Amino acid sequence: MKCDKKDLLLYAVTDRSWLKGKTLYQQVEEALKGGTTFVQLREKTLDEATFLKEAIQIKELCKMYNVPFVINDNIEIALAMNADGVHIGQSDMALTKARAKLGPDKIIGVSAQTVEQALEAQEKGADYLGVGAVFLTGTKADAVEVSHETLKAICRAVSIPVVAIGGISEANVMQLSGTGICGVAVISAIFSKQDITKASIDLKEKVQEMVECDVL
Ligand code: TZP
Ligand code: MG
Repeated sequence: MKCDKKDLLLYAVTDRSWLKGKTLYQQVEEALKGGTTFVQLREKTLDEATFLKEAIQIKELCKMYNVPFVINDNIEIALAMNADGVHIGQSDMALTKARAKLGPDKIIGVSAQTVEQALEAQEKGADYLGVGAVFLTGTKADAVEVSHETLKAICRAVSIPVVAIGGISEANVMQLSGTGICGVAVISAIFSKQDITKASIDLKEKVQEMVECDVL
């Protein structure tokens, strides 16, 4: 399953630190019920066997909703459980290597913070870019800040779809209109909330509004 621009409208990135008694599976299901269009499993702490088991379950869940499912960083896990693709950072396994391992049909998303990185990722076969952090975020300690000017320049420079990430919420997402992004990737804006379904519905509505504003 390759991704389409519209699949990137509301991109949910998982984070075990917000579970608060729920399972990750339950959280992702709530997000999907709220219309989440893309899911990335981002695991920083699990052992391989548990990671693999969980990834398989969540992939099946996403499949029921016809939503693309990618794994952060771990190409071996993505291959082992036939994920729809991977998302890699600038310092993770090189894109060329990832593409060689995964083949042409899998989705590869790449994090980019500059126009140069964005162009290089496009050239080497990335399917979409994640650009951020576009706002202050408490979720990723080493997040690099990307100005809205740079975000706009990246969107203008590449033809592949771009999602913004980092500190995005229902309250600030409209500030991204006019940048050219086709969606937003979020962790805390949905997964820190008690009602993840409602948070997803409300944020998606705003993102839709922001994207439509952009094409006018
Ligand atoms: N990459 C750049 S910022 C970020 C990642 C993974 C964290 C996004 O989390 P939040 O809670 O949506 O700010
Ligand atoms: Mg990474």
